[in-house]
Amino acid sequence: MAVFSRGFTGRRHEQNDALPPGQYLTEDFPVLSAGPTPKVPTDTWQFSVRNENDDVTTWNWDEFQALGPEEIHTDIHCVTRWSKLGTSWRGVSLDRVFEKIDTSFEYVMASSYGGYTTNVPLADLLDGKAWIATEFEGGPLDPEHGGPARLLVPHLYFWKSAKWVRGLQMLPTDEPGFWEQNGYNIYGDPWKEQRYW
Ligand SMILES: Nc1nc2c(c(=O)[nH]1)N[C@H]1C(S)=C(S)[C@@H](COP(=O)(O)O)O[C@H]1N2
Ligand SMILES: [Mo]
Repeated sequence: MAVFSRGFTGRRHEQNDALPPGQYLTEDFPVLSAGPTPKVPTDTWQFSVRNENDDVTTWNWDEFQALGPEEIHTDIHCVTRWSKLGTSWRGVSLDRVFEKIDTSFEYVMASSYGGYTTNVPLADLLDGKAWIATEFEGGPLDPEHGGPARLLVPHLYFWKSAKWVRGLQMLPTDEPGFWEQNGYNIYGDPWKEQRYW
């Protein structure tokens, strides 16, 4: 009896530690898109970063893959309260991208094929915290989940992980993107429940 209840509460405790406040666990992968899924073939896909001098650094698919994708194991948390633990992705670290970018601006607006935008401080994209993901659970990223490539910023609520990402614009100050202009928090830390404002 004591052994069973200790094991059970121990496991529950472990799960709760991984779950930010107000979130529940889900095993499936809900699709949340503000518009239709754009068709973006990899042979025309491009990814660009624009800095304060309007210098634009652009990669095509093969050039981008040459930056060296890595395996990612992470939990994800949606502001609509679902979380998935231990998801597997493959993608290029934003550290590899920003090795090529000359900027002193500290804020970023990410934009997507289809027009979605979201803002993130540059520091939240660096030091192994963010990727451009192209695979999920061992296969190419499904179009409805942002394929061929999405931003993955798993330490912030999942609306920051722009699907069908096409570029980053460096900004001198933080500016709200699509959901941030529509009531979502400017930053979105799930551990502080920064959902809305
Ligand atoms: N381009 C684009 N990216 C987006 C969205 C969107 O509508 N368009 N929705 C965001 C929101 S609110 C969430 S919760 C996640 C959902 O990702 P999923 O559909 O893969 O679960 O994508 C984010 N990225
Ligand atoms: Mo969301």
